[in-house]
Amino acid sequence: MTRWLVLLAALVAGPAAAQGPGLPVPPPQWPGTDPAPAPPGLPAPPPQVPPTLPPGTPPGLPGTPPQAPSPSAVRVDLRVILQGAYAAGLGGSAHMRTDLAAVLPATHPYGAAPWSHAGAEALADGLLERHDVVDWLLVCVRATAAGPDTACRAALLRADGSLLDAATEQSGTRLGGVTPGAYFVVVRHRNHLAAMTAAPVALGDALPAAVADLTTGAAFGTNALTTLGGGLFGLVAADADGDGVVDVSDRTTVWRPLAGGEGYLSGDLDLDGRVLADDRQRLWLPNVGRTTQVPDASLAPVAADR
Ligand SMILES: [Ca+2]
Ligand SMILES: [Ca+2]
Repeated sequence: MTRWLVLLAALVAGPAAAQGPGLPVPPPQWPGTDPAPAPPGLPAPPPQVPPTLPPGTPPGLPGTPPQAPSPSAVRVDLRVILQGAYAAGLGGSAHMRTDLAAVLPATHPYGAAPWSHAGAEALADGLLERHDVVDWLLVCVRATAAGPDTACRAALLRADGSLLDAATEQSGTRLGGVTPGAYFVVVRHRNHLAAMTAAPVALGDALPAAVADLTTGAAFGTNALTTLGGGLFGLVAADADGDGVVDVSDRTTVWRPLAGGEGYLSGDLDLDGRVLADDRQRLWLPNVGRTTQVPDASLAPVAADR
């Protein structure tokens, strides 16, 4: 009787007990090659699917899975000179003065109309001590010349005309949510006329970033840039209100009320930190009548009282 009770208890306790202590438990055998079902109470494992490429991924990257958490992005670097900040003979590779570094805002200045850029780009701590920065730019890419912009990002213009990402301090900047491909590159500055590359530029997400060069005179449209001498071209200064045209309103509504002021001011057309008569005479006056050649460059409604 006792022997039967022991055997019955072993059967109730399962195979491990039946085999006695110290013996390994063989793994359960599942028929075929299907994965084992999840134990009771545990969620089933997710199905294994092959990686998929995002739409528009260029050839040459077969089998590359999406990069989480940024599934697609493009990098772009620039060669751009602002007419206002340009100065010859600065030495080294510098083309522009960096007087505004002393008063540069820690966050980009393009949040308000007409740019209405929603990004939160901000200076990395101590960045201005490590780089020669001229000013903030707003760099945009668009798939067609007529627009609209696919994405924009505020970044820093360096004295040599190249671009610097304010957060990573890498050359160029990275625009998220953009599938690698060919894009027109639009460069905007708060008191210069926007300009765009004459043709699309092939942009990817690798370093070094592709360069959009607007210093050679090649740009979209007619007379989009101004000559600086020495074979260099730059963005046209004196669109102080950023509406895409250099006209009397830039003088009367922006420069004049700010005249005599110091700091980071849109009426400071030569970017030396002061709003003076030479901003008006040397940069606004000769540029009156110039218009950006970027289609749909400005979203600013023209006020009736201008
Ligand atoms: Ca204007
Ligand atoms: Ca000035």
